[in-house]
Amino acid sequence: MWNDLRPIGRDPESNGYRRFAWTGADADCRTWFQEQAETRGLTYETDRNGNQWAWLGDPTAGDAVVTGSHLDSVPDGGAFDGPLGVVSSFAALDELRARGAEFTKPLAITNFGDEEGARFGLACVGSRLTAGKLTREAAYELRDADGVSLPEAMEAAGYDPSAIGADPERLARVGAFVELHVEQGRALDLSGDPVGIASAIWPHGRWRFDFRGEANHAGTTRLVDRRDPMLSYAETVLAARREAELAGAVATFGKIAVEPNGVNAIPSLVRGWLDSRAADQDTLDTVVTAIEKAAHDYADRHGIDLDVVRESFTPVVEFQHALRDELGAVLRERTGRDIPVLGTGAGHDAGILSESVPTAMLFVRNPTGVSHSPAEHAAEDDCLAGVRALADVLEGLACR
Ligand code: HGY
Ligand code: MN
Ligand code: MN
Repeated sequence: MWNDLRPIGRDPESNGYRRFAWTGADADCRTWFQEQAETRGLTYETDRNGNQWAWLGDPTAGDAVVTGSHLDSVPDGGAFDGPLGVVSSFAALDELRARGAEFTKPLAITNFGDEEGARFGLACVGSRLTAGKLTREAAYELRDADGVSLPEAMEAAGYDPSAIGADPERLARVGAFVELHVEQGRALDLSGDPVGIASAIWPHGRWRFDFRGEANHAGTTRLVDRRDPMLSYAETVLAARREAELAGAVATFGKIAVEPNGVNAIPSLVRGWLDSRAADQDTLDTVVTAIEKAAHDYADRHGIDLDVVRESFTPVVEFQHALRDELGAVLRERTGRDIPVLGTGAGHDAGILSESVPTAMLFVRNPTGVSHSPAEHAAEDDCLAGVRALADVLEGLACR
């Protein structure tokens, strides 16, 4: 399975993945998912938001145990972020069938669309729409860098965008959602455990900073006569690092767009995207407010116009304690080890769904902690330990 999925959307130069929502690579990943479902005799469907579901048993019976993740990537992302959870879900089902497990509840494996928000800027679009956290109207406003709207992109990929929106009936059939994901950090490497359980997801968001100055000639315009937005951007990036360090949070300017983007032209517009996260909402608010203030102070002093727009936001997620502890008990009984419970600064579909259904997450050790990079890696033994842990958890939840 892993080797069939591996080449899809991988850039030969960077060896990173470019599996963006509703593109050809996304379509190939979806085809792979459907093949995996159908070769296992599962009932395959896509929901009104384009998320893929593979069912064992009768979905209308309710109280289904659902597991899965996402297949899309960040630009030049790694092979594991998302796909490890989907491949492990199919492998865990294979393992349960090999054990002769008797399912007493429906089981579903899912691929939630557009989790990374790499193309349209909003994280977890597929699960947000389904959970009613993104309205159809707001989704129709999303545009990619070429101005293509989300509905246009869905239509071009052969999906009907007119039905997108909340799907409470579907979520009412779900008794629990468990997402396995490669750890995006080194806690398990440091503790020496192959598998961990999630406790919480930090609140996190994305803010777009538009710095507008005055386009002019790079060679003939005196420094004193310039209104160069690149300087305000640079000052803001440094302020973001300062404020994050002060507050024990994280802040990243990882994406920038410059107009007209000419080597010999002072920019008219510099657009920078801030990703900031913190262990609690107050800290996050403090950091982002301080960064915005620093940006406005500098812009005002230098005649630069600044607009800040919040493009994506996910509040803190505390995974349901009962399900978290049930996973811990099952795995302690099966492995004889106390499984570490760890928080994360990375967002996930499980976080988005956590207000609609009981959700939990399993993490698989990432020896370097590196993620959102072609260098992302997990050892095969740890991935197999993850599959066994997921199979144990699914057996405990769905095969009583
Ligand atoms: O950005 C995140 O935390 C996730 O990878 N979408
Ligand atoms: Mn990711
Ligand atoms: Mn992910």
